[in-house]
Amino acid sequence: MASLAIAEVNKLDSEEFIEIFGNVVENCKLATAAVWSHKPFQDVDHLNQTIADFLDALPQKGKEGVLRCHPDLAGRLAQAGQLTTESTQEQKSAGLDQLTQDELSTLTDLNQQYKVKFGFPFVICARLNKKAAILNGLTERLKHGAEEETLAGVEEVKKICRLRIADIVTSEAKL
Ligand code: 2AL
Repeated sequence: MASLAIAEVNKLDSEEFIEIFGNVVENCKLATAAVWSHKPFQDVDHLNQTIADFLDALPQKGKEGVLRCHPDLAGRLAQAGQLTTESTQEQKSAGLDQLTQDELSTLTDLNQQYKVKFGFPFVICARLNKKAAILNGLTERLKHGAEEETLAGVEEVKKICRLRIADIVTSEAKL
């Protein structure tokens, strides 16, 4: 539920900011802590762009690290009920909590192949995809090279982040 206006965001001290925005990039409080010093944000787009710039500026290994902070889709943590609140809702919205046994074993197998090939998990914005698109996307992206796939994963992290921020910050109509 979006409840904070950007003017209120700009008044938060760093601890409050990290408390509220600490998981907009999954399990990566560092991204949140780093962008706080860019206040004041003109609007929600400016906040989103600042996080995107932070992610883009990371070296290859840093980008891979951000991807590694993401849980597998319908993976071990999901099955143990140990995802973050945000991930739980996202994976549910894509129907990943309703997979048939066949779909689950296909996804588990593809996730594993992906991790073996690239050394980080397959990341996709679950709120913008249903299970069929996720399975197709994973099959296609397995064909990519590592650098291309790191960039594709980071673009998905930005989409996840934008939607998580939209749940927190009210976007004011531009006149
Ligand atoms: C996730 C997740 O937890 N939420 C989301 O949108 N994507 N994980 C992933 N590996 O793509």
